[in-house]
Amino acid sequence: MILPHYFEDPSVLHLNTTPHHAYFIPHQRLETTEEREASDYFTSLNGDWDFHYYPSYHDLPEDFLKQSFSQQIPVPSNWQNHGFDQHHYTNINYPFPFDPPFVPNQTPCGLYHRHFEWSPQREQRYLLNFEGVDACIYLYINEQFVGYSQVSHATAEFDITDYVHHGQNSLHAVVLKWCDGSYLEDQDKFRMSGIFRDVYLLSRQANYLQDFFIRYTLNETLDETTISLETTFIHESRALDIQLLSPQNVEIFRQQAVNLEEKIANVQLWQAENPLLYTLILRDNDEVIVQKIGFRKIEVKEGVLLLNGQPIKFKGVNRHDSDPKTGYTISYAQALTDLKLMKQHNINAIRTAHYPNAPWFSELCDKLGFYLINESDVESHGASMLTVRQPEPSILLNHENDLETARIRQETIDNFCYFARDPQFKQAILDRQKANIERDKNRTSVLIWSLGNESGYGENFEAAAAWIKARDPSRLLHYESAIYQHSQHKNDLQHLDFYSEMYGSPQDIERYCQQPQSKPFLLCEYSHAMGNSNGDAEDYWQAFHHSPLACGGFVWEWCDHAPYRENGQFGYGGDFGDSPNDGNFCMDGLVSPDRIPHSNLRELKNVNRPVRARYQDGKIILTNYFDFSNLNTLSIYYQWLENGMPMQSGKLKVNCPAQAEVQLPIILPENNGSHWLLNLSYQQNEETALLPAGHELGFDQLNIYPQNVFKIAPLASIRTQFKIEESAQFIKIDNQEWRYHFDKQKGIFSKIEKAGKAQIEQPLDFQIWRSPTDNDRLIRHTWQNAGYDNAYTRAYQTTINHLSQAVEIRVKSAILSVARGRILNFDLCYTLLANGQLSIQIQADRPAHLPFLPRFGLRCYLPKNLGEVEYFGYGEDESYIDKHHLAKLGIYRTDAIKNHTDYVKPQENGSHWGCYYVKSDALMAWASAPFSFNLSPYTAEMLTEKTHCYDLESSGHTILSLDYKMSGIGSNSCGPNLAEQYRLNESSFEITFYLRFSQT
Ligand code: IPT
Repeated sequence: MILPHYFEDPSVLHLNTTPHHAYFIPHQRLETTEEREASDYFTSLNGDWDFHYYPSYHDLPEDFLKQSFSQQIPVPSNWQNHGFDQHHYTNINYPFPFDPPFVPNQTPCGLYHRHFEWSPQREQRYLLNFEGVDACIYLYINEQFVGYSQVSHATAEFDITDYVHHGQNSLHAVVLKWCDGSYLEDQDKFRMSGIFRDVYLLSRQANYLQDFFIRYTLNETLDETTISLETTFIHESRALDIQLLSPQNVEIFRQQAVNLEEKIANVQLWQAENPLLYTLILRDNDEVIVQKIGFRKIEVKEGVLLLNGQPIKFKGVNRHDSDPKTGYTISYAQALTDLKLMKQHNINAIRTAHYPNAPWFSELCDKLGFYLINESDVESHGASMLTVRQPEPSILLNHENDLETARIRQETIDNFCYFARDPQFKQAILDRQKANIERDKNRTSVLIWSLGNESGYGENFEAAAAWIKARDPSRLLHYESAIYQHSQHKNDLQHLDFYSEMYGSPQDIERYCQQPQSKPFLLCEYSHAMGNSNGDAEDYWQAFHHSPLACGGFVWEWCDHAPYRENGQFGYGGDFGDSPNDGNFCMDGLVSPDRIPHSNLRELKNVNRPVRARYQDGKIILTNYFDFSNLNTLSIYYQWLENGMPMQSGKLKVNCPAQAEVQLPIILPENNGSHWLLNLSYQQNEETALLPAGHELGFDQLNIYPQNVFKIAPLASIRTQFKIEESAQFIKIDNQEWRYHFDKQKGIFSKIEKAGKAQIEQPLDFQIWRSPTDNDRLIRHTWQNAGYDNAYTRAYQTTINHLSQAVEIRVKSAILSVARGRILNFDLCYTLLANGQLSIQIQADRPAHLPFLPRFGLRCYLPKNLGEVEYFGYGEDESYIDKHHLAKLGIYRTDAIKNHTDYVKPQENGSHWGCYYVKSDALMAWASAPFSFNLSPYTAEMLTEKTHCYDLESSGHTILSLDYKMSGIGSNSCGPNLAEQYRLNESSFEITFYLRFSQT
C-alpha cells in the first residue's frame, strides 16, 4: 500500500487544505467581476487529464507518479460516464459491507494527471481548488505529496505555493471511490466517482483575505439595518476599502475599515418574488471582491414561519445534481435550465438534497429568487439496514406480538443512529457542517441550514447544531431525523427550528397543526414524484394553507436519475449489472433525466398557482397567493365555454395586494340550461429574469351552473328488423347492415360487424386491471393476491327480448379469478338499436372485504389505424380523479400514440377524467355520468409486463378503455396510502355506457 492511510481514518479529514471559508473569487478590476473566468487571478484547470483506472487501490503501482498514460478523461466528470467502473444505483443499502471506518480492499481508484504552465511571482499565494471530488483525493504537485481531503461535495483548497515552479508543473491526483467518509455519503443516488466539479488555481496576495462574514440585523419595522463584516486574513488583519451600492447601483457608503459597522436606512428587502440585491465591494490592494447581499429576515414566531414579517409557504423541491450524460457534473447552464423550469412551474424553494451544490449555485438563487435549505453532505441511512429480521412466517402461524414489532423498530432506530453517536465520527459530522455553512454563509437565498439527511440523531448532531447556531444565529436549522430517538439517549431539540417530517399525509399536517406549537411543520420530502404521480398535490396544498403552522414542503424530487445505457436509452438500478440495487426508485422526478417536464410537474404548477378563483354567491373572487406581490402585474384572460364551445372572452386587470382577495368584474351568462364553464388564465405582463412577458402562471376553471349537465342528443329510433339465432353458446343478431355475436358464456359481445366490416377486433369485455403505476407498487401485491390481474368474465343467465325498437339482452354475470371468489357481480342490460347504437347498463356490486379496484370499465379493441378521436373531458394532459389540476374540461383531439405517456418503466398513463364523450369516425361513446377514457397502442397487460418503455411493441390495435372509474394516483410509492375518496371502493355502483359504431 503506497498511499498514506488516511482514507480509513476518521481522525484525518483534510490534510494541508485551507480551513472551510466563504466562497468568493477576487478580481483585479471591478469591470470583470461578473464571471469568475474573467478574473486575472482565476486559472481554470478543467480539461482533458491523463487518467488510469484501477479496480483496486492496491493495483496502484509504487512508481505511480512516474507512470505514463494511454487514456484521458475530462475534468470535471464522473469516471463511470467515461467507460470506467460501472454504474450502480442504491438508495439505503451501502454499496459495501458495513465495517466502519474500513472500506473494501477492492475499492476502485482513479489516477489523474496533467501538466500546467506557471510563472510564480514572489509575494503571491497559489490556491488549488477542487470544488467536488468523490470520495477522497490525494494531491501531488511535481511528484511531491501536498495533501489529502474528503467530503465529496465540499471545496478542497490546497495552498500549493511551495510546490510550484516556473514553467511546466505536473499535478497528480489519486481519487478513491470510497473512504471512511463514504459512510456519511449514503445518499439515494447513482454512486459515481471522480473529480466531478471544477478545478482551478487562484492567485492571491501574500496576506490575503481568506474569509469574511457579513452580518446584519434589521430593526423591528424592517426598514433599517446595521451591517457588520467579520474578516479573516491569513496573517494580520487590515483595513479594507468597503463600498455598498443599492439595488439601483447608488452608493450607500464607502469607507476604509477593519471592523465595519454601518447603519443603512430605507432598506429594500429581498424575497424570492423580487430578489433585490445590494452590492458589497471589498477592495484590498490589488484585489476586488464583489459580494451581492440581500436584506431579509427569517424567523419563527409562535410557530409560524415568517420572512420579512410575512408568513410564507415553501413551494419547494428536492434537487440532486444529476444528468444522464454528465452525472454529478452540472454546469452553470445546466443549473440555469433547472432554475428556469422551476420558475416556470411556480417553485420557489429548493432543498439541496442531500449535500451542498456547487458554490455558485446559491449565488444564482440569490439573484433569481429562490429560497434554499442548504443541506450538509451527511447521510448514513444504510446503518438502519443492520437490523436482521426473521423472514415473515405464514400469517396464520404468526401469533403476532406488537412488542416484537416495537423491539425491531427500536433496534432499527438504534442502528440508524450509529454515526450520530459514535465519537469517532463526531469530528467528521461537524466538519461537514462547517464545509456547508462557512462556504455559503454570505448567501441571501439560504434561509435554512440542514444537518443532513436520514442519519439518525444523537450527540454528534446535537453538537453540530449547537455549533451552527452559535456561528450563524441569523438562519433557521432543520433536521428531519431528529424525530428518531436512540434507546440510550434523550434527544435535545433546542437548536432545531422546525418540526420536520418526510412523507407524512395531509392529515398528519392537520393533526400537528391543531395543537398550539412553537415550531412550524416542515415536510422536507413529500408527494414522491415517481412515475405517474403527485395525485395528492392539491390535498397537500389545502393542508399547507389550512394552518399558519404549516410552512409548505419540498416535493421529492426534482429530476429522474438515469444514465444512458449502451443502447442510448435511460437505465435504472439493475440495468448496469449493479447489485444491490433499488430498481427504478431513482426515477422519481418531476422532470425526466433530460429535463422534459412530466405531467407531475404540470400538476404541481397549477396547484401552486399564485392566484385562485372561486365562484361564490354569484361572484367570482380571486385570492392572491403570492407572499409579497400585488396581482396588478398580471393580466387575467377569461373565456366562456357553452357546452364546451368557446364563447365570449376578454382580458382583465385587478389590483390586489399579497394574500388578499378581490372580486373579478365579470358578467355571468344567463342560465339557459347549458353547461357553462369559465376559463381563467393568469399571465404576467412583463418579462422577468427567467420568464417572458405573457408567461402563464396558472389557470382556473369554474363551473358556473353545476346543476346543468351536458347531454348527448339521442338518435331517432327506428324499428328493428333483426334476425335472432340462439344456441347454447351464442346469440347471433343481424339485419342487412349489422351483425352481432353475443357470447353467452361470458355475457359479452364477441363480434360486432357493419356491412361485413368488424367494428371491434376483440370481444367487448370488462376491465378491472390497470398496469400498476409506481405508486401502486405496494397495493399491486394486494391486487394480485385478490386475482385482479388475472380476472375474467362469466355469465350465469342470459335472456333476450326482441322489442319493437330494440333488442335487449339481460345478463347475470360476474368477474372472477382462479383460486379466488367473485370480484364483481353484474346485472347487465344490453340494448341494441337498429341504427347501430348499443347501450350497456351495468349494475355492479362487490364483496366488501376485497381491496379497492384499480379501475372498472369496458375495453374496446379498435383498429390500429383508428386515427384521431375527439373528446370532451379533462385534457389534454393525462388526468385522474385526484390529478386533474393540470387539465381543463374541454374539447380536445388525440390519437393512441399521442395519448400515451412513455414512462421509462411502463405503467398506467394517459387516462382522461370527467369525460362526456369520445368520438371518432369508428365510434362514439358516452355514458350516464362523466367517465374516464384512455386510448393506447398497448394493453394494460403489456404495460404491466414490460420493464422499459423501449421494449414495448404495439398491440396491433387501438385500445379504447371506457372507465366508470379509474382509481386515483396518489404518491404511495413513498408516501401515504391512496386517500379513500380516490379509490374505486364502492360496494355497488351503476353506469350505462352508450356506443355508437361506424359514425360514417
Ligand atoms: C427518502 C430519502 O430521504 C430520499 O433520499 C429518497 O430516498 C426518498 O425518500 C425516496 O425516493 S428514503 C425513504 C425510505 C423514506
